[in-house]
Amino acid sequence: MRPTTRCFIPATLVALVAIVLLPAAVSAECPPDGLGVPCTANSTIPCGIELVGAAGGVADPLGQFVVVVRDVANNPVAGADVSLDFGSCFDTRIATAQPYQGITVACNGGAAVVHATTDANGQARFRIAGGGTLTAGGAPGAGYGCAVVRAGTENLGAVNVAAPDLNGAGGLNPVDLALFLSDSFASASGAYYVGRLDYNCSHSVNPADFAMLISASLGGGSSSSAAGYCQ
Ligand SMILES: [Ca+2]
Repeated sequence: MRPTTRCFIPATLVALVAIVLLPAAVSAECPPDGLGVPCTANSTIPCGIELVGAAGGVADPLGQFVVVVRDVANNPVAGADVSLDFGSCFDTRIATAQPYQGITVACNGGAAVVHATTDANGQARFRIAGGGTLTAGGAPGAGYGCAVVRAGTENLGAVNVAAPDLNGAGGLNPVDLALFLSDSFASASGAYYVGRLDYNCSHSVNPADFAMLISASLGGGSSSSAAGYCQ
């Protein structure tokens, strides 16, 4: 009798064969129906955004950012509804009246969603009017990346939400600078982080953010806070 032998195929070889036999790769982040449909893997969103005030009815240019929507073939998707869902951003608030062109807001009982539409280049431009709810430093806050960006129903990812106008009142002024200091001192233990102070989206709060806040204040583009908020 010949001894029974078994053939062991290394798992790595099995994996390689499986990969070779699979059909042409379809990104898990691109809808399979393809052309003209927003694809997360090929679209771009900012790391973080800043909610801004206005001056003379003009939204502060410091708050400007662009979302670019592309499809599976990397073509720009025109006419796509780009939205930012602020439902988890409980320490900031969105203005009910948005001064920047093409921006609309649905308050949804405080869980605001802001919309804009992509142009022929697949670009949706935003300056979102809003501010913080801070009255004293050290208050609980949303973490890193509290807002969700979507193109239609496609989730493009999360963005951090910072608010130079930390109390959402009186415009961006020395009161907000003082609030930043007391709020950031609360992070001395290293265990405290709030996205509202992280203007450069570095996932930390440090003097670089304070320098940006001073610059924004001196710039004067957010000298007025919104007249009303969604929450
Ligand atoms: Ca203020």
